[in-house]
Amino acid sequence: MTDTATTTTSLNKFEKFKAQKDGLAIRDEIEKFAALGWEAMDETDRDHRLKWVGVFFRPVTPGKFMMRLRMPNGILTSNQMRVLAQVVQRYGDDGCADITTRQNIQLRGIRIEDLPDIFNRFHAVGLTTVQSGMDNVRNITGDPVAGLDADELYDTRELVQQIQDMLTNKGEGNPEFSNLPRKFNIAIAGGRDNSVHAEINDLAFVPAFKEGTGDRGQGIGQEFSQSPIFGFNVLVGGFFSAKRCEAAIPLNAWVLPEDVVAVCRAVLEVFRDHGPRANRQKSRLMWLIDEWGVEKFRAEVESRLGELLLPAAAKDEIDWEKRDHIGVYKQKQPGLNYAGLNIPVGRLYAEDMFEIARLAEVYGSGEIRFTVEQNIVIPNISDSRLATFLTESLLERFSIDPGLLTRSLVSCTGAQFCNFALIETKNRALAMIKALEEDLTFTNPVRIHWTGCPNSCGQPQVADIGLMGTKTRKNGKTLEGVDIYMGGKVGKDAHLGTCVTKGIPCEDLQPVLQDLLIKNFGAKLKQEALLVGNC
Ligand code: SRM
Ligand code: SF4
Repeated sequence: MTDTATTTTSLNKFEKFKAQKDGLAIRDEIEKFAALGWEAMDETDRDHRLKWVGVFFRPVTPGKFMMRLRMPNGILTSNQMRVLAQVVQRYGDDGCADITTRQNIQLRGIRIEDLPDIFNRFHAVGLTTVQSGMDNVRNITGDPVAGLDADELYDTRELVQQIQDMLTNKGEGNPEFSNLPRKFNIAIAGGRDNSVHAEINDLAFVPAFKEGTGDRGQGIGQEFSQSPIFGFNVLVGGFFSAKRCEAAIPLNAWVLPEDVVAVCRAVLEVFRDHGPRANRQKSRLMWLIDEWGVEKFRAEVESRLGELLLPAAAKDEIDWEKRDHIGVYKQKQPGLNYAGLNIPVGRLYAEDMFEIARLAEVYGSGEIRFTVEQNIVIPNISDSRLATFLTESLLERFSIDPGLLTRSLVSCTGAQFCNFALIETKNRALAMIKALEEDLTFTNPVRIHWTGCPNSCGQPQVADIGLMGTKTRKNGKTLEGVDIYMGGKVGKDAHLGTCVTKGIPCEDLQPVLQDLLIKNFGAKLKQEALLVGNC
């Protein structure tokens, strides 16, 4: 158990209920809950422990649960997509799905009596929801064009799957890692553009070549003869929370791809056994690193590994601007293409999901991928089928060439389903972007991220313009408002944006954003652009 969690008096209420009954124990009680109904359930089981199997009680829509899947590297098959579509379809207007900011999917409208059947269906097609919420490792992100991109440095798919298998016992649940002090995020970048936002993860691996001096193959602590050798520099401690946001810092470690799983295990064991558990606002990995210093943390990871870590490579290979993958691109496989479709704010309905599955099967190889921008990629479309693919009516709504604000819009769940939300986000974000695109012309995409509260699930700190929900006062009334963040840089030299303006009422936001877009991002009023064009 942890240094700080040895006395029950210092335990917060979450630690207490975890000590009473492990969250994973809920796996064996699903049939019972289905028969009992949500109203009769023990509240801690319903509101908290169910999250260990990815089932989230929604106080905003009681009785209609959310289910969070795990999608290693954001990849699923058309068959799996159809199963997800069938699940939400049965709930009519209550059923829909959201692509998340971790390359993942969440289903809405779920009734507890259907859980046994849903889990059976998931099991049959290799889908799992296990350990996707609460004090577990979230969906592990990898490069969305892994294995497709001619310029990639490392195909992240297999590694991400191996880490998930280790953490979740191949999707069945693993009590070794089901009681962390807090949530934990892992990402692996495989390309040069940092498509996973490595810097905002508790543990991230970024491509880096190392010049070696000794023999290869004698373990993590050995130097190598060949040079340069591919591996990853390791970053630790990145996180967002309501009280504090930090970019990840270097662990001063470089690891071979084959050692990544062992390093993940070692870092998680250190966090599990020593991470602070008294105050949930101070329980993420960075708080332990603060307490110990990064050298002590690194030494403890080495001790768990049973080997020394090599120092970090002098530089990593993230030297591109971040790509959004919207559009059609040649793959490294001759004659094949991938198409990135913009899914406005990540929202999908059953008929969309069936249609995406069909397109992936008819034109591609049946594979579908998600990006952290809440969009999809359909890979393996042959040159000969591309023209017909582009005439498909779904592409009118899920465009490969959307407006320059629409294409980069990201939004968290917000007040429609999330009880933490201070504002409605997704619908408001769509309406705002439509209005701005009607009035302005742009030369470049501007990345606008909405998040409904300071928890920052919509990552406003990585955006060009980040909008964080708040309550604000105007004319003696409390209104929905936003704090505005700017300066988030992604890809090469990524760094976090900061709050520049507080408490703008949402009803007054459009002219404020218009002004920011004109002054900072080269947008022009359409009227003005026409006049210039006429000169
Ligand atoms: Fe999040 C809690 C939604 C990505 C930071 N997040 C929640 C809950 C579970 C709260 C709740 O029970 O209602 C939200 C569920 C709402 C719902 O019904 O959908 C929620 N988070 C989301 C998603 C769906 C936002 C989205 O629309 O894409 C994302 C799901 C990712 C996934 O597939 O697992 C999501 N959340 C994030 C991210 C972004 C990321 O990982 O890159 C962050 C910031 C990064 C980080 O965690 O360091 C994030 N979520 C939080 C926090 C603040 C954590 C903290 O340390 O304080 C909470 C609150 C908490 O954990 O206590 C939270
Ligand atoms: Fe909910 Fe807040 Fe996360 Fe948005 S940022 S999903 S409102 S917890």
